[in-house]
Amino acid sequence: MQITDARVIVTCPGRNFVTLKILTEDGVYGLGDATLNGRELAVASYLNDHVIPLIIGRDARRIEDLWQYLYKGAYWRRGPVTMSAIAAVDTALWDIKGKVANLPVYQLLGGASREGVMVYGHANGTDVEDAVKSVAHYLDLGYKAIRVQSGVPGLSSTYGVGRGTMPYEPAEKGAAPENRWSTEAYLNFVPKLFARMRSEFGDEIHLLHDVHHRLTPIEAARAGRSLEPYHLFWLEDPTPGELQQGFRLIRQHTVTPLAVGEVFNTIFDCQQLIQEQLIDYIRTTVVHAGGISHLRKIAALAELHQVRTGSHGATDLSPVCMAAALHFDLSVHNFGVQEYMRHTDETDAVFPHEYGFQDGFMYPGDAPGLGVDIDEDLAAVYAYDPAFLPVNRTLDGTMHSW
Ligand code: EZ4
Ligand code: CO
Repeated sequence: MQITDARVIVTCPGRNFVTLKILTEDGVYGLGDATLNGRELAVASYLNDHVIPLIIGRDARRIEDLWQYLYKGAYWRRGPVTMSAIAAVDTALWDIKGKVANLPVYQLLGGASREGVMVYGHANGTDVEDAVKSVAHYLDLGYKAIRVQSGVPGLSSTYGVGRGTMPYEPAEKGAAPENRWSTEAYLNFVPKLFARMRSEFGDEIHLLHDVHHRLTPIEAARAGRSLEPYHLFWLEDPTPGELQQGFRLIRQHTVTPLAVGEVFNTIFDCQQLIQEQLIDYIRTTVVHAGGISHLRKIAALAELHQVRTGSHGATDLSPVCMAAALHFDLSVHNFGVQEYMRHTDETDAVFPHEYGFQDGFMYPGDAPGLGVDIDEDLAAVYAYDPAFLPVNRTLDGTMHSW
Protein backbone atom coordinates (compact mmCIF):
# COMPACT_ATOMS: atom_id res chain seq x y z
CA MET A 1 0.00 0.00 0.00
CA GLN A 2 2.07 2.85 -1.38
CA ILE A 3 2.16 6.41 -0.14
CA THR A 4 1.31 8.37 -3.29
CA ASP A 5 1.20 11.93 -1.99
CA ALA A 6 1.59 13.99 1.15
CA ARG A 7 0.98 17.64 1.90
CA VAL A 8 1.50 20.09 4.73
CA ILE A 9 -1.48 22.26 5.61
CA VAL A 10 -0.75 25.42 7.59
CA THR A 11 -3.79 27.21 8.97
CA CYS A 12 -4.59 29.83 11.60
CA PRO A 13 -8.18 29.56 12.86
CA GLY A 14 -7.34 31.78 15.86
CA ARG A 15 -3.92 30.20 16.31
CA ASN A 16 -1.43 28.46 14.04
CA PHE A 17 -1.58 24.73 13.28
CA VAL A 18 0.53 22.59 10.98
CA THR A 19 -1.03 19.33 9.75
CA LEU A 20 0.45 16.57 7.62
CA LYS A 21 -1.92 14.69 5.31
CA ILE A 22 -0.59 11.43 3.83
CA LEU A 23 -2.46 9.86 0.90
CA THR A 24 -2.20 6.28 -0.35
CA GLU A 25 -2.83 4.46 -3.62
CA ASP A 26 -5.99 2.96 -2.07
CA GLY A 27 -7.49 6.42 -1.63
CA VAL A 28 -7.18 6.18 2.17
CA TYR A 29 -5.53 9.16 3.86
CA GLY A 30 -4.27 9.88 7.35
CA LEU A 31 -3.56 13.02 9.40
CA GLY A 32 -0.77 13.92 11.80
CA ASP A 33 -0.30 17.06 13.89
CA ALA A 34 3.05 18.81 13.29
CA THR A 35 2.48 22.02 15.27
CA LEU A 36 5.44 23.45 17.20
CA ASN A 37 4.10 26.59 18.85
CA GLY A 38 6.06 29.72 17.88
CA ARG A 39 8.34 27.80 15.45
CA GLU A 40 5.66 26.34 13.15
CA LEU A 41 7.27 26.94 9.75
CA ALA A 42 10.47 25.14 10.71
CA VAL A 43 8.51 21.87 10.95
CA ALA A 44 6.53 22.67 7.78
CA SER A 45 9.82 23.12 5.91
CA TYR A 46 11.36 19.99 7.47
CA LEU A 47 8.39 17.99 6.20
CA ASN A 48 8.08 19.64 2.79
CA ASP A 49 11.77 19.82 1.97
CA HIS A 50 13.22 16.79 3.73
CA VAL A 51 10.56 14.21 4.65
CA ILE A 52 7.83 14.13 2.01
CA PRO A 53 10.29 13.44 -0.84
CA LEU A 54 11.56 10.43 1.17
CA ILE A 55 8.22 8.84 2.03
CA ILE A 56 6.46 8.96 -1.36
CA GLY A 57 6.42 5.46 -2.83
CA ARG A 58 7.02 3.75 0.54
CA ASP A 59 4.65 1.24 2.17
CA ALA A 60 2.21 3.06 4.47
CA ARG A 61 1.69 -0.13 6.51
CA ARG A 62 5.27 -0.25 7.83
CA ILE A 63 4.89 2.30 10.64
CA GLU A 64 7.82 1.22 12.82
CA ASP A 65 10.18 0.80 9.89
CA LEU A 66 9.35 4.23 8.50
CA TRP A 67 9.82 5.74 11.99
CA GLN A 68 13.30 4.22 12.24
CA TYR A 69 14.07 5.22 8.66
CA LEU A 70 13.32 8.89 9.40
CA TYR A 71 14.99 8.85 12.85
CA LYS A 72 18.17 6.99 11.98
CA GLY A 73 18.19 8.23 8.40
CA ALA A 74 18.44 11.89 9.41
CA TYR A 75 21.73 11.06 11.16
CA TRP A 76 21.10 14.17 13.35
CA ARG A 77 19.24 12.89 16.38
CA ARG A 78 16.32 14.20 18.44
CA GLY A 79 15.24 17.83 18.81
CA PRO A 80 11.71 19.30 18.68
CA VAL A 81 11.65 20.04 14.93
CA THR A 82 12.82 16.57 13.82
CA MET A 83 10.69 14.74 16.37
CA SER A 84 7.53 16.74 15.55
CA ALA A 85 8.00 15.92 11.86
CA ILE A 86 8.50 12.21 12.61
CA ALA A 87 5.49 12.35 14.94
CA ALA A 88 3.31 13.75 12.17
CA VAL A 89 4.23 10.88 9.83
CA ASP A 90 3.75 8.29 12.58
CA THR A 91 0.35 9.66 13.63
CA ALA A 92 -0.89 9.83 10.03
CA LEU A 93 0.17 6.20 9.44
CA TRP A 94 -1.70 5.01 12.56
CA ASP A 95 -4.75 6.90 11.26
CA ILE A 96 -4.41 5.09 7.92
CA LYS A 97 -3.94 1.70 9.60
CA GLY A 98 -7.10 2.23 11.63
CA LYS A 99 -9.12 3.24 8.58
CA VAL A 100 -7.88 0.23 6.60
CA ALA A 101 -8.66 -2.14 9.50
CA ASN A 102 -11.98 -0.37 10.05
CA LEU A 103 -11.11 0.05 13.74
CA PRO A 104 -10.51 3.04 16.02
CA VAL A 105 -6.79 3.39 16.73
CA TYR A 106 -7.18 2.52 20.43
CA GLN A 107 -8.31 -0.96 19.37
CA LEU A 108 -5.06 -1.42 17.46
CA LEU A 109 -3.15 -0.38 20.59
CA GLY A 110 -4.60 -3.19 22.69
CA GLY A 111 -8.11 -1.91 23.31
CA ALA A 112 -9.54 0.21 26.11
CA SER A 113 -7.90 -0.12 29.54
CA ARG A 114 -10.55 2.13 31.10
CA GLU A 115 -14.02 3.51 30.40
CA GLY A 116 -12.98 7.11 29.84
CA VAL A 117 -9.99 9.45 29.94
CA MET A 118 -9.90 11.78 32.95
CA VAL A 119 -8.88 15.26 31.85
CA TYR A 120 -7.90 18.38 33.76
CA GLY A 121 -9.04 21.87 32.84
CA HIS A 122 -7.22 25.19 33.19
CA ALA A 123 -8.63 27.49 35.88
CA ASN A 124 -6.86 30.80 36.32
CA GLY A 125 -7.38 34.23 37.80
CA THR A 126 -5.62 37.55 38.10
CA ASP A 127 -5.77 37.02 41.90
CA VAL A 128 -6.88 34.35 44.37
CA GLU A 129 -10.57 35.27 44.42
CA ASP A 130 -10.67 35.44 40.64
CA ALA A 131 -9.09 31.95 40.55
CA VAL A 132 -11.72 30.68 43.03
CA LYS A 133 -14.46 31.77 40.58
CA SER A 134 -12.68 30.06 37.73
CA VAL A 135 -12.34 26.76 39.64
CA ALA A 136 -16.05 26.93 40.52
CA HIS A 137 -16.80 27.31 36.80
CA TYR A 138 -14.80 24.17 35.93
CA LEU A 139 -16.53 22.25 38.72
CA ASP A 140 -19.88 23.27 37.21
CA LEU A 141 -18.72 21.88 33.88
CA GLY A 142 -18.08 18.52 35.56
CA TYR A 143 -14.28 18.48 35.76
CA LYS A 144 -12.77 16.12 38.37
CA ALA A 145 -9.27 17.59 38.04
CA ILE A 146 -8.39 21.28 37.71
CA ARG A 147 -5.11 23.08 37.23
CA VAL A 148 -4.99 26.37 39.16
CA GLN A 149 -2.80 29.32 38.15
CA SER A 150 -3.04 32.84 39.53
CA GLY A 151 -1.44 36.24 39.18
CA VAL A 152 1.18 36.82 41.89
CA PRO A 153 0.87 39.97 44.06
CA GLY A 154 3.54 42.47 43.00
CA LEU A 155 4.10 40.94 39.54
CA SER A 156 2.40 42.60 36.56
CA SER A 157 1.88 39.43 34.51
CA THR A 158 2.51 35.74 35.09
CA TYR A 159 2.43 32.53 33.04
CA GLY A 160 -0.95 30.82 32.87
CA VAL A 161 -3.21 33.81 33.53
CA GLY A 162 -5.59 34.95 30.77
CA ARG A 163 -6.49 38.52 29.90
CA GLY A 164 -10.10 39.67 30.30
CA THR A 165 -12.57 37.06 29.10
CA MET A 166 -10.03 35.46 26.75
CA PRO A 167 -8.95 31.95 27.67
CA TYR A 168 -5.24 31.80 28.42
CA GLU A 169 -3.41 31.35 25.10
CA PRO A 170 0.32 30.59 25.06
CA ALA A 171 1.32 32.68 22.01
CA GLU A 172 0.69 36.24 21.01
CA LYS A 173 0.73 38.21 17.77
CA GLY A 174 3.60 40.55 17.08
CA ALA A 175 6.66 40.74 19.30
CA ALA A 176 7.00 38.39 22.26
CA PRO A 177 5.44 40.00 25.35
CA GLU A 178 7.65 40.19 28.46
CA ASN A 179 6.63 39.05 31.93
CA ARG A 180 8.44 39.96 35.16
CA TRP A 181 9.34 37.37 37.77
CA SER A 182 10.22 37.21 41.45
CA THR A 183 10.91 33.80 42.95
CA GLU A 184 10.46 35.22 46.47
CA ALA A 185 7.03 36.70 45.69
CA TYR A 186 5.93 33.43 44.07
CA LEU A 187 7.17 31.11 46.83
CA ASN A 188 5.47 33.23 49.49
CA PHE A 189 2.21 33.33 47.55
CA VAL A 190 1.62 29.85 46.15
CA PRO A 191 0.78 28.02 49.44
CA LYS A 192 -1.80 30.72 50.21
CA LEU A 193 -3.43 30.14 46.83
CA PHE A 194 -3.92 26.43 47.52
CA ALA A 195 -4.90 26.91 51.17
CA ARG A 196 -7.77 29.06 49.88
CA MET A 197 -8.71 26.44 47.25
CA ARG A 198 -8.92 23.63 49.80
CA SER A 199 -10.92 25.76 52.27
CA GLU A 200 -13.36 26.67 49.48
CA PHE A 201 -13.64 23.37 47.60
CA GLY A 202 -12.69 20.66 50.11
CA ASP A 203 -10.37 17.70 49.76
CA GLU A 204 -11.94 15.64 47.01
CA ILE A 205 -11.28 17.56 43.79
CA HIS A 206 -7.88 16.96 42.15
CA LEU A 207 -5.86 20.18 42.08
CA LEU A 208 -2.79 20.64 39.87
CA HIS A 209 -0.29 23.46 39.48
CA ASP A 210 2.34 24.33 36.84
CA VAL A 211 5.57 26.01 38.01
CA HIS A 212 6.61 26.24 34.34
CA HIS A 213 10.35 25.64 34.86
CA ARG A 214 10.91 28.77 36.97
CA LEU A 215 12.56 27.45 40.15
CA THR A 216 15.93 25.94 41.08
CA PRO A 217 15.82 22.45 42.61
CA ILE A 218 16.06 23.68 46.21
CA GLU A 219 13.42 26.36 45.59
CA ALA A 220 11.22 23.69 44.01
CA ALA A 221 11.77 21.53 47.10
CA ARG A 222 10.48 24.39 49.26
CA ALA A 223 7.45 24.86 47.00
CA GLY A 224 6.65 21.15 47.12
CA ARG A 225 7.00 20.98 50.90
CA SER A 226 4.90 24.11 51.47
CA LEU A 227 2.14 22.65 49.28
CA GLU A 228 1.99 19.25 51.04
CA PRO A 229 -0.97 20.15 53.29
CA TYR A 230 -3.04 20.79 50.13
CA HIS A 231 -2.09 17.42 48.56
CA LEU A 232 -1.81 18.40 44.91
CA PHE A 233 -2.44 15.79 42.21
CA TRP A 234 0.84 17.10 40.79
CA LEU A 235 3.31 19.94 40.74
CA GLU A 236 4.43 20.41 37.14
CA ASP A 237 7.84 21.39 35.77
CA PRO A 238 9.13 22.53 39.17
CA THR A 239 12.62 23.08 37.70
CA PRO A 240 13.93 22.89 34.12
CA GLY A 241 14.04 19.21 33.13
CA GLU A 242 17.39 19.31 31.33
CA LEU A 243 19.08 18.81 34.69
CA GLN A 244 17.54 15.42 35.36
CA GLN A 245 19.67 14.74 38.45
CA GLY A 246 18.37 18.02 39.93
CA PHE A 247 15.17 16.16 40.76
CA ARG A 248 17.02 13.99 43.26
CA LEU A 249 17.35 17.04 45.48
CA ILE A 250 13.62 17.86 45.21
CA ARG A 251 12.71 14.25 46.05
CA GLN A 252 14.82 14.35 49.25
CA HIS A 253 12.56 17.07 50.62
CA THR A 254 8.99 16.59 49.50
CA VAL A 255 6.31 14.00 48.79
CA THR A 256 4.34 16.34 46.49
CA PRO A 257 3.93 14.35 43.23
CA LEU A 258 5.89 15.73 40.27
CA ALA A 259 5.07 15.91 36.55
CA VAL A 260 7.59 16.71 33.81
CA GLY A 261 8.07 16.29 30.08
CA GLU A 262 6.02 18.64 27.89
CA VAL A 263 9.19 20.03 26.28
CA PHE A 264 10.86 16.62 25.87
CA ASN A 265 11.13 14.91 22.49
CA THR A 266 12.41 11.39 23.15
CA ILE A 267 12.72 8.64 25.73
CA PHE A 268 16.35 9.71 26.21
CA ASP A 269 15.22 13.06 27.64
CA CYS A 270 13.34 11.37 30.47
CA GLN A 271 15.04 8.03 31.05
CA GLN A 272 16.86 9.11 34.22
CA LEU A 273 13.78 10.83 35.65
CA ILE A 274 11.79 7.64 35.08
CA GLN A 275 14.38 5.03 36.02
CA GLU A 276 15.30 6.74 39.30
CA GLN A 277 11.61 7.36 40.06
CA LEU A 278 12.30 11.10 40.32
CA ILE A 279 8.88 11.96 38.86
CA ASP A 280 5.36 10.57 39.12
CA TYR A 281 3.91 11.62 35.75
CA ILE A 282 5.55 11.84 32.34
CA ARG A 283 4.04 14.56 30.13
CA THR A 284 5.51 13.81 26.70
CA THR A 285 3.05 14.31 23.87
CA VAL A 286 2.21 12.59 20.59
CA VAL A 287 3.13 15.64 18.48
CA HIS A 288 6.42 16.61 20.13
CA ALA A 289 7.80 13.22 21.14
CA GLY A 290 7.83 11.12 18.00
CA GLY A 291 4.19 10.14 17.67
CA ILE A 292 2.07 7.30 19.05
CA SER A 293 4.82 4.72 18.44
CA HIS A 294 7.45 6.52 20.51
CA LEU A 295 5.02 7.58 23.24
CA ARG A 296 4.14 3.91 23.76
CA LYS A 297 7.82 3.12 24.37
CA ILE A 298 8.09 5.94 26.92
CA ALA A 299 4.91 4.68 28.61
CA ALA A 300 6.29 1.13 28.73
CA LEU A 301 9.49 2.31 30.44
CA ALA A 302 7.40 4.42 32.82
CA GLU A 303 5.12 1.49 33.65
CA LEU A 304 8.13 -0.47 34.87
CA HIS A 305 8.92 2.32 37.36
CA GLN A 306 5.35 3.08 38.45
CA VAL A 307 5.34 6.41 36.66
CA ARG A 308 2.04 7.28 34.98
CA THR A 309 1.32 9.34 31.87
CA GLY A 310 -0.11 12.86 31.88
CA SER A 311 0.22 14.16 28.35
CA HIS A 312 0.45 17.82 27.55
CA GLY A 313 -2.74 19.05 25.84
CA ALA A 314 -2.75 22.83 25.60
CA THR A 315 -4.55 24.59 22.73
CA ASP A 316 -1.35 24.89 20.72
CA LEU A 317 -1.62 21.14 20.06
CA SER A 318 -4.18 20.62 17.29
CA PRO A 319 -7.35 18.51 17.50
CA VAL A 320 -5.43 15.89 15.48
CA CYS A 321 -2.98 15.57 18.39
CA MET A 322 -5.85 15.61 20.90
CA ALA A 323 -7.53 12.71 19.11
CA ALA A 324 -4.28 10.73 18.97
CA ALA A 325 -3.63 11.44 22.66
CA LEU A 326 -7.08 10.14 23.61
CA HIS A 327 -6.58 6.84 21.76
CA PHE A 328 -3.23 6.47 23.52
CA ASP A 329 -4.67 7.45 26.92
CA LEU A 330 -7.60 5.07 26.66
CA SER A 331 -5.37 2.12 25.82
CA VAL A 332 -2.16 2.53 27.80
CA HIS A 333 -2.25 0.76 31.18
CA ASN A 334 -0.35 3.37 33.22
CA PHE A 335 -2.38 6.39 32.15
CA GLY A 336 -2.76 9.10 34.81
CA VAL A 337 -4.55 12.16 33.46
CA GLN A 338 -4.78 14.14 30.20
CA GLU A 339 -4.49 17.93 29.94
CA TYR A 340 -7.39 19.48 28.05
CA MET A 341 -7.95 23.05 26.97
CA ARG A 342 -10.98 23.49 24.72
CA HIS A 343 -10.19 24.76 21.24
CA THR A 344 -12.13 27.68 19.78
CA ASP A 345 -15.21 27.05 17.63
CA GLU A 346 -13.18 28.23 14.59
CA THR A 347 -10.54 25.55 15.26
CA ASP A 348 -13.14 22.84 15.85
CA ALA A 349 -14.79 23.73 12.52
CA VAL A 350 -11.50 23.29 10.64
CA PHE A 351 -10.88 19.96 12.40
CA PRO A 352 -14.23 18.07 12.67
CA HIS A 353 -13.78 15.28 15.23
CA GLU A 354 -15.47 12.38 16.98
CA TYR A 355 -13.95 12.91 20.41
CA GLY A 356 -15.98 14.54 23.13
CA PHE A 357 -16.09 15.62 26.77
CA GLN A 358 -18.62 14.41 29.30
CA ASP A 359 -18.62 14.89 33.06
CA GLY A 360 -14.86 15.28 33.48
CA PHE A 361 -13.89 12.51 31.06
CA MET A 362 -13.12 12.40 27.36
CA TYR A 363 -13.77 9.70 24.80
CA PRO A 364 -12.02 9.27 21.43
CA GLY A 365 -15.11 7.80 19.74
CA ASP A 366 -15.32 4.64 17.62
CA ALA A 367 -14.79 5.97 14.10
CA PRO A 368 -12.10 4.08 12.15
CA GLY A 369 -8.63 5.62 12.57
CA LEU A 370 -8.23 8.67 14.77
CA GLY A 371 -11.73 10.04 14.16
CA VAL A 372 -10.56 13.52 13.18
CA ASP A 373 -10.56 15.23 9.79
CA ILE A 374 -9.47 18.54 8.27
CA ASP A 375 -11.68 20.79 6.15
CA GLU A 376 -9.02 21.97 3.71
CA ASP A 377 -11.21 24.65 2.09
CA LEU A 378 -11.94 26.20 5.47
CA ALA A 379 -8.29 25.81 6.54
CA ALA A 380 -7.26 27.82 3.47
CA VAL A 381 -9.39 30.76 4.65
CA TYR A 382 -7.08 31.29 7.66
CA ALA A 383 -3.60 32.38 6.55
CA TYR A 384 -0.55 31.77 8.73
CA ASP A 385 -0.11 34.59 11.26
CA PRO A 386 3.22 34.65 13.14
CA ALA A 387 2.90 34.60 16.93
CA PHE A 388 5.45 34.25 19.69
CA LEU A 389 5.51 32.75 23.14
CA PRO A 390 6.03 35.32 25.91
CA VAL A 391 9.40 35.64 27.60
CA ASN A 392 10.18 36.28 31.24
CA ARG A 393 12.71 38.44 33.11
CA THR A 394 13.49 38.75 36.80
CA LEU A 395 12.90 42.15 38.43
CA ASP A 396 16.46 43.27 37.61
CA GLY A 397 15.97 42.44 33.91
CA THR A 398 17.77 39.09 33.75
CA MET A 399 16.28 36.58 31.30
CA HIS A 400 14.48 33.77 33.12
CA SER A 401 12.40 30.74 32.15
CA TRP A 402 8.85 31.81 31.18
O1 EZ4 B 1 3.18 26.69 28.04
O2 EZ4 B 1 1.74 24.66 25.48
O3 EZ4 B 1 0.99 22.72 30.86
N1 EZ4 B 1 0.84 23.42 29.90
C1 EZ4 B 1 1.75 24.31 29.49
C2 EZ4 B 1 1.43 25.05 28.23
C3 EZ4 B 1 2.68 25.51 27.48
C4 EZ4 B 1 2.32 25.79 26.04
C5 EZ4 B 1 3.55 26.23 25.23
O4 EZ4 B 1 3.24 26.32 23.89
O5 EZ4 B 1 2.75 24.50 30.14
O6 EZ4 B 1 0.63 26.14 28.55
CO1 CO C 1 3.07 22.92 31.54
